[in-house]
Amino acid sequence: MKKVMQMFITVVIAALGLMYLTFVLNSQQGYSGGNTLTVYNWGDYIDPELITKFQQETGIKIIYQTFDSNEAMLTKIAQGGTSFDVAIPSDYAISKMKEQGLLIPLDHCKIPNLKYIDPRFLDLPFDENNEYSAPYFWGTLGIIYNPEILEGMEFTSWNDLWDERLRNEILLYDSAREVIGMGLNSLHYSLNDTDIDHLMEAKRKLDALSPNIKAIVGDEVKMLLANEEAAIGVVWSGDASEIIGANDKLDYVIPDEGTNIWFDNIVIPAGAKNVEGAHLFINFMLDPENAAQNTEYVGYSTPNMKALEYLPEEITGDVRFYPGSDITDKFELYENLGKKMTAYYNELFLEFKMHRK
Ligand code: N2P
Repeated sequence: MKKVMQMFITVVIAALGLMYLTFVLNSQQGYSGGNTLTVYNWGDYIDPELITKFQQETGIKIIYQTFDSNEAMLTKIAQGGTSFDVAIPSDYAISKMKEQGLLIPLDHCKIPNLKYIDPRFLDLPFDENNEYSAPYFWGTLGIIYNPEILEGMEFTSWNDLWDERLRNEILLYDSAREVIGMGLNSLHYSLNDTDIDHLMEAKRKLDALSPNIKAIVGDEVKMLLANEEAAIGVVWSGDASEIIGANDKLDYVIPDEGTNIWFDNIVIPAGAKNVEGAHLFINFMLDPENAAQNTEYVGYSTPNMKALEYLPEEITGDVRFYPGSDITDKFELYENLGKKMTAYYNELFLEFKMHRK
């Protein structure tokens, strides 16, 4: 009997040891679930102090990774090599992820701070009833320019970018939907056009813009414009607001033909190991004071009504970055174009980039 007892104790100790070892190894890789949270976000898109604050408040360690386009994010999540607990895609990418079964539904009872979100940003077509996503930031795409360097040139139309005086001046994002969309918009076509003739026409038009393009860039766009190393760029409104915050000579305009309105929302990707922690994180980011702090830091527009009360009028009263729905209703959301059409947009964009070289 004593022997059986000894054997039993040995087995229990070995099992506990094994469990502990698995736990330690997992947390070193960052996927233990219980005490870590793997967050996948755009670059420059959170106040790092909020990461520290969340870790202190919850005891959950954040493992943070970034992406620079929805397409890169989608590929990585679909491959499934790394499991993410939280990601922050844009509207059309959320619709794609839903379609591919890549999202876990949100438990709204665990996100009471959803009540602070302006209803204007809830229940949008890409995620009805916010079943899978909670609003993070929103904005537009427009033209930022330095009137001093460009000697009083004005920009009211996308077509103004083709002006010969802009040789080697324009910065563009390395992002297919934005660039092809701008070509389509300049021709008064929809940002979601799937007519091959229209798309070819937009591609030819973009090829003609090549001499005016200085570089195709990522987040460095902000530094280049703020430091006046470049005079003009096509940027997201939040980047524009940050650049203007650093150099108020610059201005941001939305061309008359219209533009894209986008919404970046927080989701929990399928395969998440810490769904509980993901809900805590979402609720934390939706807390009005945290959302206000994040807004001041990243410069993007918050959908959090209560957070607006903590922000200076200088920010919230600026219609370039907080246009009312009377204005934004005219703008277009990117739609999920399906696999084949998305591949076609990407191919056109790649050919456009090759053409420049
Ligand atoms: C932040 C990028 C924001 C993405 N660097 C706009 N959808």
